[in-house]
Amino acid sequence: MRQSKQFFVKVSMALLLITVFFLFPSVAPAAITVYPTDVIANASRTNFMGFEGMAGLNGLPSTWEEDGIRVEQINGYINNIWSTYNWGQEGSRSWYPSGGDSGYTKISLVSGGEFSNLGLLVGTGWSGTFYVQYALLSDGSTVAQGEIYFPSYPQHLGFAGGGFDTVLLSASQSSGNTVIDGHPNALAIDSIELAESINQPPGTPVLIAPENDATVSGNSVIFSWERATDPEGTDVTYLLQIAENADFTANLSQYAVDENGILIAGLIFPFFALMGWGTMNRRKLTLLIMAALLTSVMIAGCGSDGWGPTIDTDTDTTSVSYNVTGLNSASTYYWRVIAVDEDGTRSIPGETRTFTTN
Ligand SMILES: [Ca+2]
Ligand SMILES: [Ca+2]
Repeated sequence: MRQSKQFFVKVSMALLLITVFFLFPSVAPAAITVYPTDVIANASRTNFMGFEGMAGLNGLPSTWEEDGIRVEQINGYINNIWSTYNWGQEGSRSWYPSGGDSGYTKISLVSGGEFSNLGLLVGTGWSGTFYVQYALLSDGSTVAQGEIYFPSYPQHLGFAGGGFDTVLLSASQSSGNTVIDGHPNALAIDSIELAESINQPPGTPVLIAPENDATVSGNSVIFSWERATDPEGTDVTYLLQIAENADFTANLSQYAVDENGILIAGLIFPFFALMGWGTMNRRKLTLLIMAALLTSVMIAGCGSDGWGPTIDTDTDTTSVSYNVTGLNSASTYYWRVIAVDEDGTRSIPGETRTFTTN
């Protein structure tokens, strides 16, 4: 008992040290990161362009300025921005080159300065999947460029890390394009947000099992993946998604589990459940958990032998496993895992794997 108590006190001290460390995280050197997720919390916005003030329906100018941000359509149809095309935008108006064009959209600051972090909503005039091409420039030189696939719209897109003063964007139906190559473009954008700092999402979970294209017997599968870390050091939970199509829209089942593979709905003591897990602020919940930890430290410190959690020193601390039951037989499923930080910011989804039950 004495040994386990000492061990528990050591673990408690380590937890406190880790907590102190997370209060003062180290700052990584800047680099541009592209996120197909909402990385700018609304509360962190320093500038916002929602296009809601654009008057009229069609025939708008090809430049719009709002809250220090400037948007221009380059090589597009002049004076032909359709602001009321409905694609799931923020509010009722957005920026959409009417009928598409062969140009691209340029975003810059009216001041001519550099962006720190920029996020926006993207969509297209096409139905279904689409690709967004981007190029980030600094003083006219390209500092980052690429192409991102989106399965549907609206979607979030974010550029973080600074070091760019211009964002060029276009959309296409098939892959293999660059922003400025003159391909048919039907990019719609809205809700441009700027922030000095962002809450970065956790790393992308790396899948372990089952292997891709596995055949499993029975209607129960143990899924496992490597733990992800959050750049800000907050606790990471995981969203295991299982569906019958690769876009995760057909019969989607989702399981939110913690780093120990415990279903979050069943994670906490009953009184937490009574307080409403679904609506509880994660920070508040963390405070409650820390209060419970501190209480256990105090109990251990008071020499109350025989109380405290059982610590299994054989526990694998680098991966997470979760057992899903009730799968249909002779069915093909797709699965992936998304890491979620304490602020609810989601990682880029991990690899999509498939398996078949027999
Ligand atoms: Ca809008
Ligand atoms: Ca984070």
